[in-house]
Amino acid sequence: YFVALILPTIFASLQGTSIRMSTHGPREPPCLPALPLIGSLLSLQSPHPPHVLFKELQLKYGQTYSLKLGCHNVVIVNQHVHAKEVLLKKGKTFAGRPRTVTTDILTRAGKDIAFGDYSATWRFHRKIVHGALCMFGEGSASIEKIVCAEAQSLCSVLSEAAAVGLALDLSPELTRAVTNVICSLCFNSSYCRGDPEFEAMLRYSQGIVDTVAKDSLVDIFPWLQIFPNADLRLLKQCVSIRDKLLQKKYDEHKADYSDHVQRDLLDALLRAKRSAENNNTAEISAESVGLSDDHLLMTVGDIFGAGVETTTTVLKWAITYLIHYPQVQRRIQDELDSKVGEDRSPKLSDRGTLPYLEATIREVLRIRPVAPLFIPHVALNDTSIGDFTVRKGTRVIINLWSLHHDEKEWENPELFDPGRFLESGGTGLIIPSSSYLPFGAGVRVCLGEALAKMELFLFLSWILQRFTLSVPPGHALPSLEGKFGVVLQPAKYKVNATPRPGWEKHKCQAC
Ligand code: PLO
Repeated sequence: YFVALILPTIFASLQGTSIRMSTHGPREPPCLPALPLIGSLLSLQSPHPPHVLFKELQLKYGQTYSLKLGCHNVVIVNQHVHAKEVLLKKGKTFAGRPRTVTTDILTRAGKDIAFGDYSATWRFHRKIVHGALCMFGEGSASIEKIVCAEAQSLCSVLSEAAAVGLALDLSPELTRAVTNVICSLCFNSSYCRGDPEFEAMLRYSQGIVDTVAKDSLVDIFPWLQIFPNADLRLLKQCVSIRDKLLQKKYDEHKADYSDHVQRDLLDALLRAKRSAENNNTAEISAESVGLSDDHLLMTVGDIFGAGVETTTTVLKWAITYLIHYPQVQRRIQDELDSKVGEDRSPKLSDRGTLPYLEATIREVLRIRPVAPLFIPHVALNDTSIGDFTVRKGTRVIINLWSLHHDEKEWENPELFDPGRFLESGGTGLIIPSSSYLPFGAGVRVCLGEALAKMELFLFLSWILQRFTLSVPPGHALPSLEGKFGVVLQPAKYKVNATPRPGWEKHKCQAC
């Protein structure tokens, strides 16, 4: 008994893995060494960001393995078959979300869609938001008009800077353009350059990105809250500024709400709330479906926050890669010159004729996914992933970084090569591997995918039709590393936007 069962276990523990030896019956994923209280923290010390470390740990523990964060069991999934089992095949079983200290502060204890746990309320909210976003969805003229107006204004700023030979940090300009699109959708409003409310939003949003949901120590050990913590203080400050802004928009909307016009997402949410309130007889009262003021505010806060930070981040990565790969930039410009010309601006209907730009956007989303670890899922019942058993309450982290950099699925995954998304020799678009999930999948798939793709296409095509982007002479190329957080952001740097021939003398039409 000792030799057959205990000895191998001791041996495995000594090697750092506690692999269950039972050949029959269920098997748990291989586990990183774990100590009482602190869990596997010692094995997670690394100079690399978590997504890179989790990819490396596959070599030792296999593609799917587990670890302990404090007292929580966490399974890390690094390959697409298991990822799809979690997100699609067993999507509902894995649709839960963990509650953590930082996300509870951001979302008033999970009263939103992204971080809120799976429930009837959650499904109901998602349905309303989905409906409201579809209203402005693909093919809709209104959204195209809004994005093009913002692209116009963005290009004017670039022209002004170019005219005086100024290199710009594009981040605030891109953020303003993207913010105004989502602001129109959520609140039917927009910001001009230098608007103090917009400047405040830039600051609080960065503060939130820097501190929320990064599995920081206080999320692993909630009792650490009793000690002074600079990050937590910053998060609370930023959330309180955000909440004031949201409350103001909410009060304004309530004041001039009408059942007959639906101007934006907030109106759609208000209408759903009112109709539930008036529907006293039905079992779906406003409270029972969770249409409280808190829920409405947190939901609109999610869409607004996600709409700004994700799309801005992808645009910044796209520009960073275009600067590193001027030949890719030139090829997009050639495509624009021959398919759109210089007498008019790109439109959504050009999307089908600009496959190389589309392929470039796909490659940017592959090589630098916005959320390399997504948001953790939680198993709502005892279940399994592949041959491994997974107990109810286990957190599951899908390492999208591993899926998008899997050497078995992608040739030379570190290389930026939009051509991999084109048919060989041809111009048809393809998805060459099933190990590609930039927007997630299943019950929690990104709600903004169509909107994001429209924005990325229009902003990039407008910019590249008019300008060539580069770093100022003598400056180093921007870093491709990225700062890990709830979104993976590129570092700041200055860009020269040089007007292309024929676009030097276009007059500025600032907002
Ligand atoms: C970004 C900062 C905002 O101030 C608040 C916010 C709301 C929704 C979050 C978003 C942040 C980051 C990106 C998230 C999004 C919900 C879905 C999206 C996490 C924190 C992703 C990539 O999953």
